[in-house]
Amino acid sequence: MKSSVTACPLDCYDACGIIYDENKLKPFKDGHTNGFLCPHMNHYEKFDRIIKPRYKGHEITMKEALLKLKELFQSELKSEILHYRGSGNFALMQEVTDHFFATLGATLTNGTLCDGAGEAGIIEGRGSNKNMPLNQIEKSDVIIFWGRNPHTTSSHILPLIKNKTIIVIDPVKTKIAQMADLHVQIKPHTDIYLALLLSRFVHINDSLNEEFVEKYASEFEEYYELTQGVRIKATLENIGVTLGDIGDILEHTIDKKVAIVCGVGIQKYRDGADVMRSIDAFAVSLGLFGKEGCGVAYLGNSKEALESPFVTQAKRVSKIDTKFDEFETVFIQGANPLAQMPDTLRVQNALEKAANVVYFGLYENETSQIADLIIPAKTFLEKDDIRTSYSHNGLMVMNKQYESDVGISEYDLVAYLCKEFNIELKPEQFYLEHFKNFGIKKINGCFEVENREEIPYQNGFDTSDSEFAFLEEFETQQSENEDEFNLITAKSHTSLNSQFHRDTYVYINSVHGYMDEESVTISSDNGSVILAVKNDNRLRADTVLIYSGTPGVNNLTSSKHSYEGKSAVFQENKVKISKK
Ligand SMILES: Nc1nc2c(c(=O)[nH]1)N[C@H]1C(S)=C(S)[C@@H](COP(=O)(O)OP(=O)(O)OC[C@H]3O[C@@H](n4cnc5c(=O)[nH]c(N)nc54)[C@H](O)[C@@H]3O)O[C@H]1N2
Ligand SMILES: Nc1nc2c(c(=O)[nH]1)N[C@H]1C(S)=C(S)[C@@H](COP(=O)(O)OP(=O)(O)OC[C@H]3O[C@@H](n4cnc5c(=O)[nH]c(N)nc54)[C@H](O)[C@@H]3O)O[C@H]1N2
Ligand code: SF4
Ligand SMILES: [Mo]
Repeated sequence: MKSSVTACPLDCYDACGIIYDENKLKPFKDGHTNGFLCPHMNHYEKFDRIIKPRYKGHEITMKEALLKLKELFQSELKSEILHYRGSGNFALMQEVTDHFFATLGATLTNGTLCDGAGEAGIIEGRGSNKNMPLNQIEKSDVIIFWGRNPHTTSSHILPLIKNKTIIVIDPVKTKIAQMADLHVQIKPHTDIYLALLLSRFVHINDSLNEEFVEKYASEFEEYYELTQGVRIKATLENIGVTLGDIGDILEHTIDKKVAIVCGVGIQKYRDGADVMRSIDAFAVSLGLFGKEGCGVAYLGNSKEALESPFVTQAKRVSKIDTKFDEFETVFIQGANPLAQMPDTLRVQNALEKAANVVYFGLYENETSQIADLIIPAKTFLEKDDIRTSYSHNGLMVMNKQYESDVGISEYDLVAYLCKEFNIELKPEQFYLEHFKNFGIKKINGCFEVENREEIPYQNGFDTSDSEFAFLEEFETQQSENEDEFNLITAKSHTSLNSQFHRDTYVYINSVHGYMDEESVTISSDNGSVILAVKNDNRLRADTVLIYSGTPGVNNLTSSKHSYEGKSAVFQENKVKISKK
């Protein structure tokens, strides 16, 4: 019998369970999904998708499209084929394409547009990235949301945090900031100073968790010296934090069960790894690791404790400043690089020079517009898959709900190509079972990934000596020009990056005297974009906000890499605003 159970495929912390019932998407009642879905899934089947394959603007059949694909791959030097895969669908079978391209001898990508800088900081300090899962956050007394916007990006945490003390550190007065016991409206890209000062004041106040630090962080004294390099008064004034805020944070957190819940906001900078590591160090000074209801949550590694059944060893180039023009054929899957990669103008120039651009996706967007060959994908309701999450330990089986004539699944596309190119591929069911075998069934009937620690770091860190490795130096910020704004490119409530309803505004504090709907030019060293204004006093006067997915936002961003972690840095550039 067909199972009505599946899960949301989107790149989102929550990885909700879904029941497909009477042609409707309904949420799982139990577990982390808690009986509700978000706007993306509530309206999923209303979004127009690509129905027919196209070549050079003409509709063709799927058979012709596959033949064309085969011809392209036959005619190219294999190293001149690039496979660029994004995170439009987060499920595990998406990677079956890597298997084909890697075996063929094509080039794949490495690096990330997302969370890599923060993850690098975590690994440097702790020796691994083991995440504090949702059900541990539920057991805390105090939550610090540090550069995370839960109402928009991870709403299933909200039912778990009722009656807890909430502290928010965010340059924007987000919904969670409005509800919080304390909101520190910090200047963007200055979190490292706050984190250093917090560790310093924990020590000054004699509140250091001596027992923990002695055992697992014996270099704290050296770190304390580093924190003394921060001038207190001048720094606090500059970053928009008061001594009172620091006192309040400490009062709320010392000797409490504290979860520090971080998002990508803090690390969209070149030194993002150091920012994350300094926040971890504050948690270390309070002794927050290895205890129930305590810890630091970030984007965990969704593939932790899983092994890939696919061939993935390949020549790889960076996903951040990819030189598309060095390839003859670029195969783009589950991604919209022309909107979501940094430095759009560069991406556009480079993609235009590639002889053949193939787009394999669900929706029309900037990238489908310039592609030579367009292959529609199947939605998650039309194919079998399985997924994990970067915020909880669930393993969600995604059963196919119905047959459809539209599109082709990743597995079927690869099965065709593997056959044509004599590459070994196991049956689809083999791979699905492979992934499923990493799960164990819990009493409530849900699957969880086996061998993930519920409370990580109970016996110290995963560094060579089990001790936390503190930051030894940090970069001081450059001086800035008065007429420049910090740019924040946070996630929008109505889109999932560039999927669904994309925003089209620049948000700015009303002190600057712009009119709502007035067109302005926003420019950076990198490029410019014209957008309509929305006055928004949730923002600091020195900061503007353009949501991720807004057409043109990445004209402003540069394709520099983070110092550590091979990550894009979407908020490094300052911007100017002028009347159009
Ligand atoms: N609705 C929706 N949900 C999504 C997504 C989406 O596009 N839409 N995208 C998904 C993806 S791909 C990801 S990676 C996650 C990310 O989810 P989040 O981690 O929540 O990411 P952001 O919204 O980018 O940033 C979070 C917060 O960081 C703040 N921030 C920005 N700069 C700074 C700073 O310098 N310091 C501090 N302290 N805060 C700062 C922003 O104001 C914002 O409120 O969300 C996922 N979920
Ligand atoms: N300025 C700025 N830029 C950013 C960010 C930011 O915060 N600010 N965020 C960055 C982050 S965190 C991320 S993760 C990236 C995301 O960037 P991308 O990975 O490019 O993600 P999307 O924009 O969601 O585009 C995904 C595409 O996947 C396709 N798709 C969906 N489902 C399927 C499927 O089942 N199969 C196939 N084959 N295709 C499918 C859809 O057609 C969709 O257009 O963007 C990054 N870009
Ligand atoms: S909250 Fe996240 S996982 Fe849940 S339905 Fe929405 S996008 Fe999907
Ligand atoms: Mo992301």
